[in-house]
Amino acid sequence: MKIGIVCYPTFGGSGVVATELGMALADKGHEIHFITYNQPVRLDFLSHNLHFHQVVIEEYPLFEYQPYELALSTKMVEVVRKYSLEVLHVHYAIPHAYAAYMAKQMLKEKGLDVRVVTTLHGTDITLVGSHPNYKSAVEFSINNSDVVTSVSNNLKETTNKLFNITKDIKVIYNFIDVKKYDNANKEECKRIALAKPNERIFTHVSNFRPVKRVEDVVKIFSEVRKEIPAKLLMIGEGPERAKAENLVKELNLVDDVFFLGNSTEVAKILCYTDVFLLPSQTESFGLAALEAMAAGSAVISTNTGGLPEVNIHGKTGFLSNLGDIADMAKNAILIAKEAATLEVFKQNAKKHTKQFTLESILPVYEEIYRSCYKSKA
Ligand code: GMT
Repeated sequence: MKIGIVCYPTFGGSGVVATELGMALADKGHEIHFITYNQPVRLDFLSHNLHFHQVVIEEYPLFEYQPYELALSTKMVEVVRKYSLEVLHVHYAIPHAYAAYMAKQMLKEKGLDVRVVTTLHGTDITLVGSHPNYKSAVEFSINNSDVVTSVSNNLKETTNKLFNITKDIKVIYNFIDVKKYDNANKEECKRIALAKPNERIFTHVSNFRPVKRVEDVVKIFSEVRKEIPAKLLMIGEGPERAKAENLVKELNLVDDVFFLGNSTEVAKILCYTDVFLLPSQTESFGLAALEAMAAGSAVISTNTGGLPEVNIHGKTGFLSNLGDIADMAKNAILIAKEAATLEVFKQNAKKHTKQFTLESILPVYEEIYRSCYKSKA
C-alpha cells in the first residue's frame, strides 16, 4: 500500500510511534512517505520504500506566525498526487487532522479520493485540543477523518467526554520493537560506567515540559537516596530542565544526578536502569515507561490517564496519586532495596511488554489501511 505519514519530527512520543510505524511498514514492503517539517529524529533510511518530503515555510515579514497548516496541506496534496497515495495517516490531531481535511477537499476537486486516518496521542486532546482556542477545529477534524484511533482506552473516554464525537474511536495501543530493548548478554550495557555495583539506577526520560513534573522526579529520588545508594539519569531537554537542575543543587544531589540531554540511544541508556520514574500530571499512554519496561525496568508512576493500562500496580511497578511524593518514594524503595524483589519487578515489567509488540500491533494498522482501500473500491 502507499501511505503518507504526517507527524511531529521531534523527540515526543507521537513522533516516535509514527516513525517506528512507518519504518516497520516499509520493511513489510509498503511505500511510506513522511510529510513533516524536519526529518523525524528516529527515522533511519535503510529501506528504499521510505521517503521524506519536507514542508518548507517561507518567512514573510507580514506574518508574525507563519501559516504552517497551509504549507502542510499544500505539501500533502502535492505528494498524494505525485505518488498516488491512497491513505494519509496523521499523528497528533493539531494541526495535522485539520490540514489533512483541507488536503482531502482540495484533492476531491481534482477527482482524487484520499482517506484520512487520525491517531490521537494525548495532549492534542487533553491539554491543548480541548482549549476553547482550538476545540471547534479539533472536534471538526476528528469527526471528518475517515478513521480515528487513540492510543489507550482512557484517551478514547477522555476524547468522548471533552468533545462531541460522532465517529467511533478505535483503540490501538502504542507498541515497541522489543528486540531493540532486549539487553540480555548485551556487551555495551556497562552499568559500571555510571554507578557502583551497590548503587541502584533510576531514570527519567521526557521532553521536560510542565506536564512531566520533573521536579517531582528529583524529589522522589532525594527521598530514595536517603535510604539506598542510587544514581538518577535525567534524559531529555525542555523548559523545566533548569528548575530540575536547581533543585538538584539545592538538595545536594549533584554527585548522584546526571542530566544527559536528548538522546537517540534511549535503548542503550535504559539497559542500565533499575527503576523508571514517571510522575506525570497526565499521560495518555506513557510510551517512555513502556520502553523502559521492555528493557527490564520497574516503573514508579502516577495513576493518571492511560498509565494504569501500561504499568500494573504491584506487578510491573506502582501507581500513586498525582504529587504524592512520599508514596512514590516509599514504593520505589520497596522495589529497589532488596535485589530479589527488584528482580521480580524487573522480570514482570519485561514480560508485560509482550502485550505491546510491533508484531501484534502492526497488522491492526495494516487492516485499517486495507479497509480504507476497500471502501474506495
Ligand atoms: O508526552 C509528551 O510530551 C509527548 C507526546 C507526543 O504527542 O509526542 O506524547 C503523547 O503521545 C505519546 C505517544 O502516543 C504517549 O505515550 C504519551 O503518553 C502522550 N503524552 C501525554 O499524554 C502527556
